[in-house]
Amino acid sequence: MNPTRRASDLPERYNAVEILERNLETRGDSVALFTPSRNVTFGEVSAEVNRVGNALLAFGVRPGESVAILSLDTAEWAISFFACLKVGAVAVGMNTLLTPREQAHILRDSGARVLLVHDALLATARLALEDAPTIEHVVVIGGDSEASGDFMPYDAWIEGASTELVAADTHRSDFGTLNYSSGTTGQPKGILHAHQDYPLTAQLWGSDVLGIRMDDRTFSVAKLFFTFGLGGNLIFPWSVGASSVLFPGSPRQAADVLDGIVRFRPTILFNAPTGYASMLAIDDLTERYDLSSLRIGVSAGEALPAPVWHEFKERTGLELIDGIGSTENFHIFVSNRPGDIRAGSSGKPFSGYECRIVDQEGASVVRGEIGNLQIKGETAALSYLHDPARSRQTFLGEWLHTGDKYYEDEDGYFWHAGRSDDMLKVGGVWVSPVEVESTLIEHEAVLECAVVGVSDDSDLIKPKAFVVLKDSAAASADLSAALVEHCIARMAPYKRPRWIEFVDELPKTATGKIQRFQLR
Ligand code: 3UK
Repeated sequence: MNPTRRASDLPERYNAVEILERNLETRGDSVALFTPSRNVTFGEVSAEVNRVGNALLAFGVRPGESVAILSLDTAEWAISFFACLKVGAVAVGMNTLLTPREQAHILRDSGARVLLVHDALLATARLALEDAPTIEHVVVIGGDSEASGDFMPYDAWIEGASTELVAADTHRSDFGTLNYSSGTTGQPKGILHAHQDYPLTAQLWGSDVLGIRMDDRTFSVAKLFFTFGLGGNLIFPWSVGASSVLFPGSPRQAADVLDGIVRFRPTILFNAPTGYASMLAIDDLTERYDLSSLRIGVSAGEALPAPVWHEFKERTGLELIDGIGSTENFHIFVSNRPGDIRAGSSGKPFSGYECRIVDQEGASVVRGEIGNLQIKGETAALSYLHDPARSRQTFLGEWLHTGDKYYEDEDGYFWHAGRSDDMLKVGGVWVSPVEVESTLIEHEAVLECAVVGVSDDSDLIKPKAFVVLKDSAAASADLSAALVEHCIARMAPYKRPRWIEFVDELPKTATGKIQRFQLR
């Protein structure tokens, strides 16, 4: 195929399983996936995609229907994903760190009838399923048949299925994925992307900016349920016949990540700034871990502070590539690039996307001034599922309002200057201060509180809670630890406040609104 830089470069009827299948003729025997439990060639992946696709059809799955995937990063995740595309279904890659309540919301909101769930997540999924009436079929990945209980084990599910399958005749703008992203208040909102978005982002950023190529091997700390990981660690490498390493370990353990790099010798690493900072926290990093396989390290999810960039370069020789992307756009839309990096900035716009920085009225600001970043490109989603009001504020015709404050320096580099809402990016993922506050307030000792983002030692934002107690005399280190525990028990642990400061009162406006900026 010719490079796809515009949707119209694709045939009108286009199914993105083509990204996998373009490798069959010339590279069927090359490894597509390295995982701790098995390595799978493109030919084997394709055969298994067909079996899963047929098994989905046997469940009665129809084009346009959501299929939920709640799994650690495994070969089955990647295979089920392409099987969904091939039968024209919409793959809902679910965040594995969410609470059962949030998982249930996603299952209900997506209307999925089929859930593919990893054995390690079955306990929380069972709770979610109590409140997810649309689910009719549950398939368990990675468990033995006994552990799966009343549910169907994946291996048994596909055992008799045929390895032949004709791809659904999808339109290039039919939806293939549904990802959920958190907002300031309320439940996470669904973002649909179309088949055309995957080859487009792969070409526009993966190939044209990053320069990914056939002999690469990708490794991502960002999981496949996050479009940062899905693009970087599955779609972009396969688009050029490169291989991907899937590793089910926890992204929060720098040692696990580093062991994975030593074992699988990837050439491209995708990570959030916190991930790079936590590597640097290891004193004898490069003596202990051989990182010489890496030629590129990508950072996204939140801004990469210049000191982290410089220290990483000094200690490993690698010049990290920071780029800003979003679930709304599927992937990166402003980026540094190999050989053209300004440390601390998000880099420059690149071909395929237009950018403008505007004031509250929508007029472009003078270069150097801070304004709202809006972008225009064909991979932007069209709306938030089931939320027309929010959609109208974000998807402005051809322009996508990112919610990020930016300024452009005199050399054309874009600098992140915070959010226009109160949302925090912590370790590259969303934390809503409102959610943390409403959890803290449930604790009997708390009268009121406010959560803001505060920089840690690496200049990365973490949540800090200012707490007014019902009885100010109760303030103690023990109570502060108890409040953190209280949060961990009720929310995904990464949302917990890292510091708690007891105060007598919170700064408020005349109308009683908490002034978060004062606390910051
Ligand atoms: C922030 C950044 C500064 C920014 C994502 C790459 O993060 C991704 O998607 P999300 O939907 O969040 C989007 C928001 O996160 N952000 C992301 N990257 C940067 N801020 N510098 C950065 N490099 O507020 C943005 O609006 O979770 C990132 C690829 C795919 C993605 N989904």
